[in-house]
This record gives sequence, structure tokens and C-alpha cells, in this order.
Amino acid sequence: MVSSGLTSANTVGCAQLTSVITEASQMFAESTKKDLSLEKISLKAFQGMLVGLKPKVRKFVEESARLCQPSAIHICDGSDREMRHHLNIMQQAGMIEPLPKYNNCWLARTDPGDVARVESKTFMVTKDRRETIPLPKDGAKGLLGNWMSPDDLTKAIQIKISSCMTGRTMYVVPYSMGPVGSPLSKIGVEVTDSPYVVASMRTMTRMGESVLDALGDGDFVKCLHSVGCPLPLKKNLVNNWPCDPERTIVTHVPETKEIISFGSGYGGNSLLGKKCFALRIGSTIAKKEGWLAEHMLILGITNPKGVKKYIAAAFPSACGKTNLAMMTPSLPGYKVECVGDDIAWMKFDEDGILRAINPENGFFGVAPGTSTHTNPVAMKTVLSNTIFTNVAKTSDGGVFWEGLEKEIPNNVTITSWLGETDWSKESGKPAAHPNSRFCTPAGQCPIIDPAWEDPKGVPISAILFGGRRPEGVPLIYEAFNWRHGVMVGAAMRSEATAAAEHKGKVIMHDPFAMRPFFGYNFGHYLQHWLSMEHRTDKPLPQIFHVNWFRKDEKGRFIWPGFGDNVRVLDWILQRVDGNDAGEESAVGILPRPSSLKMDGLENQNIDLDELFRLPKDFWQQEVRDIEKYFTEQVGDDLPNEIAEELKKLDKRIEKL
Ligand code: SAT
Ligand code: MN
Repeated sequence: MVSSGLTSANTVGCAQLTSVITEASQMFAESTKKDLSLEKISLKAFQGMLVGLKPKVRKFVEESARLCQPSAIHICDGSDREMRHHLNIMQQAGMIEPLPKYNNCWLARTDPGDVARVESKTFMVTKDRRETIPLPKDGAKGLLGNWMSPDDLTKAIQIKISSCMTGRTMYVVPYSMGPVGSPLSKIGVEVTDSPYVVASMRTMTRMGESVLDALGDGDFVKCLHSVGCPLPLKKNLVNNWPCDPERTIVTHVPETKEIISFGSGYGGNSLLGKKCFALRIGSTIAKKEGWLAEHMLILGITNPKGVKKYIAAAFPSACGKTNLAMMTPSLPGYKVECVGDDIAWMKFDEDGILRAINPENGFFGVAPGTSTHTNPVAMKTVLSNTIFTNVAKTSDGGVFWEGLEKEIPNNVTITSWLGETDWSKESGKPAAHPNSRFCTPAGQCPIIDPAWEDPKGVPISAILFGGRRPEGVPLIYEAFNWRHGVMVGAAMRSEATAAAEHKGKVIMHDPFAMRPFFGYNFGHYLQHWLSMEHRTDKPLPQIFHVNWFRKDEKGRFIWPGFGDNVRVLDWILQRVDGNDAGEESAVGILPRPSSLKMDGLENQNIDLDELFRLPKDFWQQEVRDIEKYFTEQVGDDLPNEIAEELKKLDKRIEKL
């Protein structure tokens, strides 16, 4: 069975990497000395036509099956019927339960050990470490991604992936990131042993037969995912949720466009189209092809004069991207429409205009904090065809999470995400896990933008960076120019959230909101961003920094946020229009007094001076922290332009 051309793990050297999955399946066949052709694996069932697959996909499926040894294979067609079948399977297995209060909505409760992305176990695999991460200086621990050698990946795969699907069905999920057939879209095929992943991928991507047709015998991103619980089980499942948290590993090989993920069934660890493909592998493709794959929402905003502009915004996970993308403006005459809430792929068109598509097809949004006050549009979107994960449920068949206290009937009881019946606030524990999510089709969003599936993408006028900054950082400022804007993105920091395994509310550096998602060396990424200036003769989008999260000395937010953020967007539109609404400050361009529309907020006693105050000691410390971060983490890979911009900021702050 072993074909010629098998590259031994030790001979990778400078030669091109062969497919890790090909290699692993061949080595596995060799080591077992068995004929592992598919015909010899006793497959219980075979849904879909293997012979109908084009050679490249077929080869991938066969190799994956040889390696993982499933007992059945199901090639997904993406139909409604198939979706119902998967929901049925999960219901029977006790993985999900129906939420009868809504239409076709489901609740999944995971093993409490598998609730978020695991950044510490996520690796980029390249021959040269420097391709992936800058070398940390002075013994500092590298915080800009994890690197693994191809040899180590091969070893990990041999140990973890071989026979990992024994007794389970291997689902084959062909999917498109971006509208099927759009020149901006890219295709992946994920094999997985999790029906939860299949059902979620059906919502989050365009999935099924039409994708195979569009792919033909073209290249695709190979995604291999397993929950890591072959049958018979060695230990009991918790909540009927198979996973192996101790042995979880999420790996990416940009050179061969492969993603291999083992041990977790949750979110970004397992829905491989999202962070793994659209951001990590996506950013490496974007670098080569001259475009940008970013952790950004995309929204359209129309002002009372009927002028519409599109804005992209990068905030870290669980910092309000979904809320901003679906905002209900508090100022009359404004309309916000949603193109996407998490990822933007941005390319120059033939006229040199930067255009963005949302490569996703659904929203995987954070549930806690979402309510009719904070995001009424999301609340309407999730009323049907939604899988909720790790939220609490009510005795009348609905969902509950922190923030919905005023929206549930008085007579209902609550079962927490951990299954504690009669949960009450007095328990001191949250009802829903802080990273609990809804997975819901984007097309259902009542304010989905008419152009959200436009294959050309939408033209971007402004790019926003932001995060949770309780202190010192003003509500809004504009970068002086593109270069300064790139430095502002590089210097982003934000309070840690529950989207990953970090504990406590420490302020973390999160450049471009991409720290967990860079597919290659952050220094090279900055160079790539700087190069955008030379790729078009049209004006680039203007860059802004926003902070809705500043607090007063009593720890209360001083800006109302949510629908009132339209006031900030309005100011951004004024600047994009070239209005003289700004004045220079040490950190960037701030709104001139009275250019920020405050009508209707008169009774709220908003302290604008405090919102825009630039405390000198705070900013001096900020510059020192950023400088230290750049020196330790990016070192020689930091572009001079960025170091210069930081020096200029330092000088301006001196004069405060
Ligand atoms: O779990 S995900 O990576 O999909 C969500 C997020 O962290 O943004
Ligand atoms: Mn995200």
C-alpha cells in the first residue's frame, strides 16, 4: 500500500513538505503491516459516493480514513434533511436537547473541561521557527503564537491521530469560506468525528454538494478533526460530550495548507473554517497573495442623508464585535446593517479600492450580555435554527444567561449550564458559562446587509481598532495616517475575556486583535500592513481607535455604549467625509468639542472631559509597556517605521 515518494520525517530539511496527513497515513499503514485500503476497513455504512469524489478530495478522504480508522464514512451533502439527521443523532446520543420555546433551537452542554479555545495548545508548523514567531528577547516567553517543527507534528500525529476514530463515523464536510464560487472565496474539506461540528459547520459556512461542484479537482485546505475518543471508551463521558482536554492539540501547516485538530469539540478548536482557516491559514495565504485576513466585523452605516459607508473593526474575542455589527442606533435617521461579526477578508479591487467579504455564513456569538437592551437584533436572530452551547435553560423550554434577568417570566426555574436545577443568583456562580455561545445562520439576521453575499465584497472606508480599556484610553481617536494607524493596531491592548483559557481581568497585549490568530511572524505581518500604502493609488481607509469601556474611579462605565456608539460612528463618518471635526492631540485626532452628537444624552451626565482625558503618567507608562513588548516579543522583526511611530508618540506625550 505504501506508495513511493514517502518522505521520512527526518528528511524534511529544505525540501518541500509533503502532506502531513499523507505521510502519517502511509507510515501508519507501514507500521501496522496491514492492508489498510478502504475496502479492507470494515465500514458499517457509507453515506455519499466516494467514487463520485474528484481525485484530490478522494485521496484526502481515503488517507484520513486509513489513518483514523472510522467504522463509517458520511460525505455531507449539506441538505436540510441531512441537518435534521445530524440533530437526531445528537439528540439520541444525549449531546443536545430541544428548546421547545423556539423554532428548531437546541442546547448543547459540553464537558466542562472543553469550553473555550486553547491558545497554549495551538501551534503553527513551519520548517523555520522565525517564519511563525519573532524570536523573543532576553529570555522572555514568546507570546505571539506557538511554533512546532514538522517532525514534532508528525510524531504527535502518529501518537494521537492513528485510529482516533475507531467505532465512530467520519463525516466529510466540504465547505466554502465566502459565497460559493466567488473569486474571493476559498474552499476547505473538514473530516471530523463530531456531528456537533458538522451541524455547526453547516451554519457557519456554505457546506455540501455545491462546494464539491465548485471545487472540481482544485486545491483545498485539508482539515482533520477528531474529538479523540475512539470506541469503546476508556473513561465515561461528561454530559455525553466526547473530548480529551488533557491531550488537545490544534495544529496548522501553512505550506501544505493542512489543519489537524485533536481532543476538543468546541468552537474555534473544532469548527476549523473559522479561526484555523479564515485567520491562521488565511493570513498566510493573504500575505502571499497581497491581501488581508483579519479578525474584524464589517458593518454598513447609512446616515440621515442616505449616504452609506462600510466600516471594519478589530476587537478581541468577546469585546462586542457582534453587538457593534448589529447595532440599533440611538440617533434618529441612522441605519446600521451587518455584513459580518468576526472575520473580514479584504482585497484591493481593480480600481484600487479595498473591499471586504465576510467569509462566514453564521454567527458564533457570545451569549452572556446579549439582551434586548444590548443587542435586540441578535435576540431576534437566534429565535430559530440555532444551537446554543453552555447556556442555562428555563423550565418553559427557553434559554437564559447573565444579562437576561429582566427578560424571563417570573414563574420559571433555571437549570445552569452545569445542570444544576433551581439555579439562583445567590449560588454566586454564573448560570451560563461566560464563553457560552449561539451558533445561528447569518441570513436570518433582520438587518443583514443586502450586499453581504456580494462576491465583489463591500468597499471599506474606515478601520477601527479597540478593546476593553478601563483606564486612560479615550472614547475615540483617529490615527494621523496609515503608518501611525498600523502602530495603533500593533499597540492594541485589552482586558482578558473568557473566550480563551486566560484567568482574571489582566490587560493583555492583543495586536490587531490577532494575537491568538497570527498565521505567521507578527513582524512580517506589520510589514505586510505597511505595504498596503504602496499597493493602491486610491486613499486607504482611515484608521481609528475606539474604547467603549472606560470606567470612573468607582468602577462604573462612563460611556453608555451599545446603540449610543452610533455617535462615535457618526463622527467617524464626518472624518471620512473630510469634515473638519477633529483636532490633533498627543495620541491622534480627537473630536472637536460639539462635533460628537450628544443630543438625547443630556440627562445622563456624561463626563466628556473624562472620556477624552489623556493622563500623562498613564500614557508614559503605556508607551513604556508597548516599547518593552515590542522589544521583547518582536525584536529585530519590528519594522523601523513602527519603532519610529512609537518614538513620535513618546515625544508628543512628553508635551502633555
Ligand atoms: O471559539 S471561537 O474562536 O470560535 C470564538 C472566538 O474566540 O472569537
Ligand atoms: Mn472572534
